[in-house]
Amino acid sequence: MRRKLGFIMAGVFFAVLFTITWSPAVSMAKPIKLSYANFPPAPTFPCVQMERWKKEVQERTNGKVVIDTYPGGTLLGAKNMIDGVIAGQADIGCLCMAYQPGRFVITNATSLPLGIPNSRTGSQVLWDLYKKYNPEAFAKVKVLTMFTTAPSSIMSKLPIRNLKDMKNVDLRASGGAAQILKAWGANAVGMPMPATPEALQKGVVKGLFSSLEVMKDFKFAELCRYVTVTGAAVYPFAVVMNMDKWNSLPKDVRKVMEDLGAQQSAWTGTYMDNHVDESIAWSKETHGIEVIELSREEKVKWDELLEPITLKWIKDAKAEGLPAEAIVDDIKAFTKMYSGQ
Ligand code: 3IO
Repeated sequence: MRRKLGFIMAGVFFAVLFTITWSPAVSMAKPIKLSYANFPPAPTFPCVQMERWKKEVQERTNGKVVIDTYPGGTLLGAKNMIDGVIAGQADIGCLCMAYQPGRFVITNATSLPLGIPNSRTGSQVLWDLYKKYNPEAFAKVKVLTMFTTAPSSIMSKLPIRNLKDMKNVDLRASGGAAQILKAWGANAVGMPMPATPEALQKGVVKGLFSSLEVMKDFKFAELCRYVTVTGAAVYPFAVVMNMDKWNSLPKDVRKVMEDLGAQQSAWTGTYMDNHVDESIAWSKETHGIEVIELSREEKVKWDELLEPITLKWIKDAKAEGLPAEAIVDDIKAFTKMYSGQ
């Protein structure tokens, strides 16, 4: 009898030991490692949001997940980001969708001149638009979050006060923003943001069209002493994960990341809006830049020139079989809702 009990006890002991050793909850001595690639330098907003997401995930999973971040295009660059993630060169990647306008037609509609007033609103509108239309362009990845920049303005070496000043000036922009510059008569030169400092330095372009936090983060205020406030287009971004990697993650980890989708979008928008204000103040104080506001009459002319852009987008998107009018109407309605207009 004694001996039998001994055997049972030993059996239970080994069964428990086996369970503890192999259960995913306890074998967390070895964390899940994920690589996260980003294309611009570490101090810029796409990387600031990346570090925030990393911290949140690590904390909310109690260290079960560890994320290694690769800013500055050290793992994947601006134009091969999503394909690199699909191929598994990085587990996670942050991309600017404007650099591939034909590939992300639905989400890039947020860069049309539809009056998104700030990054917080733009980010929430974009996330809802993605959730509603679930675009085919993301079929091969898991989308973790999306956000937009604040509306773009012109930063230039020479002052731009009216449409005449814009004529044939070489200004850098990408995607939908490039079409807007062309409508105003400028010569849009397309290139990703990380290529812009050199292009400005060498004089290949005389300025750029983007959100104004870059005046500080890329030190563009040193070269561009003038800002013309246009508030016309946001640039949409996405953070995507390799699908096999996503499917390999435990349920509780996936839940943490799912919950973060909308939160990260709103957080990034708020960070961006505050940082634009800081950047303008810094640029005035440190480099004495001039901020040019268009007169009312001038602004009417600039806005009128943009009207054909949305109409053309609707025509082209329809030709691709997309519910183009509904997408534009949704962007307007979501913008109203989030901006409280
Ligand atoms: C951007 C891209 C990388 C780092 C900072 C940035 N601020 C605004 C953008 C938007 C963009 O990609 C662009 O091309 O203007």
